[in-house]
Amino acid sequence: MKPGVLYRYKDFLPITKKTPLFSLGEGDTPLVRCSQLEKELAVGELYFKLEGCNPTGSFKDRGMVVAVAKALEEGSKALMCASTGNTSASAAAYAAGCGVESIIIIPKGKIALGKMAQAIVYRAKIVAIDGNFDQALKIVLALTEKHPVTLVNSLNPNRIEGQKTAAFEIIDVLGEAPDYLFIPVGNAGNITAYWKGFKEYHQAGKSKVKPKMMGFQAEGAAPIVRGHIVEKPETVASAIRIGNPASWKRAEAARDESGGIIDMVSDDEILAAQKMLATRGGIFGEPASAASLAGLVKLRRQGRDFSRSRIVCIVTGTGLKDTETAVKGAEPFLELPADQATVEKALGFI
Ligand code: AN7
Repeated sequence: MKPGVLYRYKDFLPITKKTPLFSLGEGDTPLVRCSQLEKELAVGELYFKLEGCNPTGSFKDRGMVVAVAKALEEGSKALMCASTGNTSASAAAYAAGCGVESIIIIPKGKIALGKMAQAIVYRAKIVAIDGNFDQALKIVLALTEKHPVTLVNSLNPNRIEGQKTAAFEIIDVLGEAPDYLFIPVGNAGNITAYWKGFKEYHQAGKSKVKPKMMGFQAEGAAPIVRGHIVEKPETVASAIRIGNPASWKRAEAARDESGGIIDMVSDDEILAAQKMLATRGGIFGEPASAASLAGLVKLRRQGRDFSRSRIVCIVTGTGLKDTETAVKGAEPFLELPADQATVEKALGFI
């Protein structure tokens, strides 16, 4: 079978005879079991889904390939999105790959450098605004309404359609849905998409159970947890620095229908989880994507028992996108002359 979400899950996607099928290699990401963290956190079975293995390094590619295929089908010549960095990287890549234009509106100075580099390399038309993601999205919604440009934020239903395939993959690999799905929440499109995917596969008889959806926002950007819009969202996890999520209501529905929760984790907890994931799992996720594990750690600390549970944590984006944050506050390392004896001694071999 050809690679990619469009080919693999055609029957579950809004594809017609006229939809162009193509792929940059998105989807089919690894589901990795981590025995060290399983023991440490006393979890029955603990898996990480490595969405950073997608072509632009985040889960956004799953939804983007469907959104762009449908845009091409409709004859669109340009895509537009607001972004905290990953959506814009993905939109820029798929636009370039399909020979259409991408226009991205981003919060100035609040995008991780790797994501900026992606938008630049793929030649997106970039507008950095003096404002946050929520303001950027408002502008994008108005402009895509007014001009012949396709909106590729997750308010475009084709984005959600593509992203739900990650839930399918989990069931295809495990043979059943997990008991719990831990996932970061920003604009709340992804938790919406996973829940849709789990429900559809359940309905199709591919699973007997549905997972509890466990969403985690960053403390400084936790509108759903607090129950009101956050005007000035702040968090080290720049990807989820969002104060007024577009899919707010649908995220609440996923939480309530599944019997899950939407909670928040502090920046310190996020960075500690990012380190934990790297040093015990060998997995380098970007800060936002560590909110899943941070949430699990928080619930374990509160005494919640997962010893007989099967848990999947979504690692939504690769750590290589945001190396600035990763190396900040890193422990010092040895810097020595190029001399064997000196190196040997410093390493404690002699
Ligand atoms: C790594 O790129 O909103 O709850 O504009 O990049 O579906 O928004 C990114 C979000 C989690 C949150 N992890 O997902 C954007 C953007 C990573 C992300 C989220 C994002 P949603």
